[in-house]
Amino acid sequence: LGGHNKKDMGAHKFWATQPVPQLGEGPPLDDGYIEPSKPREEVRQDPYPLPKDFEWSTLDINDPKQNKEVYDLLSLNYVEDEDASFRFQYSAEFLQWALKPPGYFKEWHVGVRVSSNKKLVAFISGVPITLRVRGKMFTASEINYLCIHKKLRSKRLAPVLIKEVTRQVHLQGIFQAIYTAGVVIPTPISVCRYYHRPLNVPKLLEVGFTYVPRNSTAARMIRMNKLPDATTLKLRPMEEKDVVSVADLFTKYMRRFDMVPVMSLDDVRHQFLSGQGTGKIGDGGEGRRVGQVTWTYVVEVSVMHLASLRARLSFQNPETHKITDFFSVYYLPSTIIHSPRHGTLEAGYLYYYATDVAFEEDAEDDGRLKNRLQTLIGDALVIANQAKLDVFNALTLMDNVPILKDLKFGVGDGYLNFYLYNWRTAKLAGLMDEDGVK
Ligand code: NHW
Repeated sequence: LGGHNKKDMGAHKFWATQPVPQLGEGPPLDDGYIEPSKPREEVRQDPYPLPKDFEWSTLDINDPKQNKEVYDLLSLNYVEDEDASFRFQYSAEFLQWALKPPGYFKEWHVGVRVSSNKKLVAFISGVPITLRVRGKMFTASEINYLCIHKKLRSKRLAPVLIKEVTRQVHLQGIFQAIYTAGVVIPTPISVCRYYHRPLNVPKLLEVGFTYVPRNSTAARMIRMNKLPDATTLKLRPMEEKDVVSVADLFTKYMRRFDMVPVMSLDDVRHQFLSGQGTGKIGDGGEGRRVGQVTWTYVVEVSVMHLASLRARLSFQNPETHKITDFFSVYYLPSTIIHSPRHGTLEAGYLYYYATDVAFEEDAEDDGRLKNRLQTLIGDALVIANQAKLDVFNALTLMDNVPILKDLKFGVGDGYLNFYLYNWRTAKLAGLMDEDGVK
């Protein structure tokens, strides 16, 4: 048996007991649950036991003090890159936004405290989400922010947190979940790679995020990555009046993909509008608003102008504006763990986007869709640059792969694995091949 990787030898003591496809299992005959749902009274009623000296604690994220406790735990103990140079630094506002979508359950914000001094030392969360996976739609929980204090690692506490959040989700009558992780556990349904578009080259070099390649120079890299001052498309920040149009465009565009969140109008308002912070852009210094976690920009076409004929012909109130494209970016800085000069890496992440060019006949085949997306996401880079972000990140999902190279994204060393709990489906193909390029 020499040469076999221990991890592959059935070493997943916890995951082997869970309703997830096991490693090496073949593709399922049909999509569906692994274990059936249970009536509420059959769900375990009491919390799982914790090691002595620890106690469960539901976090009230509306309480600024508890919000800050989660922020503090994550900012010192959450995900780091391979060499422990950078650590995600989700802001308190980001956590407010991410943990309180419409219909959230406070019971799904699960903490562990030290009994004696009540210090928060571990956390896991879920939020409700409606998913469509291939042809089937179901309600699930999206699990995220699993974090255990560095001093309590490798004590098998993670399985206890996972079981407890599972119990809380079951108590709400929900039996599926979606989650992502850098680590490989049983069993990814898809894997994506991170790509990075440098914005502030001197700082990225200084903090060791990127290096000057052998055949280049810092000056050349700066020149290569320079962005225009103005966007190509006529963009404006999304407003309340756009919610219906954006929702409609989003829903139609997402039909292109095999696994997507299904969003109500409230979800769209929350995901794309509620994270814009307060005040005018610039108030937070650095071209950002106070507490800003997302940017959503829309391209609006006046219907009068575009199809004045149609508008004039329909005698009732014609639609006066139509959203043809939108993109959304979220702001997630990372702590730079060892740098004498810079404390944080300011990063934007490409979130959802859509364009109605996708619905035009042959738009994909003749390259019109790619061109439009390249312009749209190219403009997202301009706006990220105006907001003084250092780097713009994207994954190899949705329609990203064909545009990343031309927009000067470089491949990163991080992977993101996608998982479903208690749901079987074949691997989601088409995101990437082994090199991360379609
Ligand atoms: S991924 C980010 C996870 N967090 C971090 O990486 C932060 C830094 N690391 C830590 O805090 C996004 C600890 O290392 C953690 C593990 C807490 C990660 N997912 O306690 P032990 C998410 O938040 C398994 C799932 O000794 P530890 C998604 C591991 O394979 N499982 O480890 C979260 C092993 O099991 P095995 C993970 O280092 C999704 C066991 O934990 C995992 O002290 C959660 C070892 O436990 C991960 N990221 O703590 C699942 N990392 O079977 C949700 C390790 O292999 C499932 N493990 O022996 C759905 C639930 C809801 C269902 C509803 C119907």
